[in-house]
Amino acid sequence: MELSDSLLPSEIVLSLNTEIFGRRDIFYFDTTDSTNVIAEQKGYEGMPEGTLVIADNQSKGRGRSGRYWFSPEKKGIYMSLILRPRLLSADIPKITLMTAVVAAESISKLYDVDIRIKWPNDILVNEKKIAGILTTMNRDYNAERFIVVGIGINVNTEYNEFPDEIRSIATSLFIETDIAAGRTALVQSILELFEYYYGLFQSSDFGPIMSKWKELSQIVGKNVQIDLINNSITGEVIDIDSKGFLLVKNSAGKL
Ligand code: BTX
Repeated sequence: MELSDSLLPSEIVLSLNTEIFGRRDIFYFDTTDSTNVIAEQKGYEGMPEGTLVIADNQSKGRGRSGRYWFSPEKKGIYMSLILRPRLLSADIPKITLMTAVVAAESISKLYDVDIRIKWPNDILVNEKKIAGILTTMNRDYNAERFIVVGIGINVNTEYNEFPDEIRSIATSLFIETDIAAGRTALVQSILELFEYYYGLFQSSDFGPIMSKWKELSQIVGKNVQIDLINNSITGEVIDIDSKGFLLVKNSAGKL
């Protein structure tokens, strides 16, 4: 069947193999400011886990710490999910690591690209950013905790379309493969893998997901520089701890 060039809910649910994610309400916008902002509103109103907010265009796509996410019309995937996890607060940051695994695997399942995760949530191809994840923790009108996880993926953006300041650090599936990719299939793949890993995370432990993350990040043993607000730390990455923190040893041997 010929799909439209929009991310229509009726097409996303066709042959979607999930029970929760994408199986609750799907709020589709041809354009909105930010799917995370909408999902935070919907979560506040009490919408259940699995609710999906998706847009073909974002006028104020958000990155972390007040940064922006360039979201050109019909060129990328801009989606946010509402979660109501049965997890300790200390485990919530791992949702971002898990989502990075989901996004990376969804892409590599469908496209022949060498995908890497850069701690904690950058998804890179050839050292350039192809996707990003933004997770926020919130309380609804009933004071119940909920999480919004936003995923942005550059799918068909062309090199010249990226704004000057990110052209050298950003890439898209189209740039990497020369193939104009179908966004709906990628959204379905994300929802299916999300449901699989989220179920695994909540029913057993984070171990298998952490192993996947390490495999995709190839960061252990690498020398890194971590820029903090007032200073930076350089050293060798020893491991990722059970909370999802990066363990770095500096030249003085201090962890
Ligand atoms: P981040 O803070 O890691 O990355 C933002 C930074 O990345 C920007 O400051 C800019 O330098 C660069 N950048 C901006 N847009 C792009 C792009 N399209 N591709 C590559 N690099 C870029 C990452 O934040 C989190 C992004 C989450 C985006 C999703 S989209 C759906 C949901 N809704 C929403 O508003 N945000 C999330």
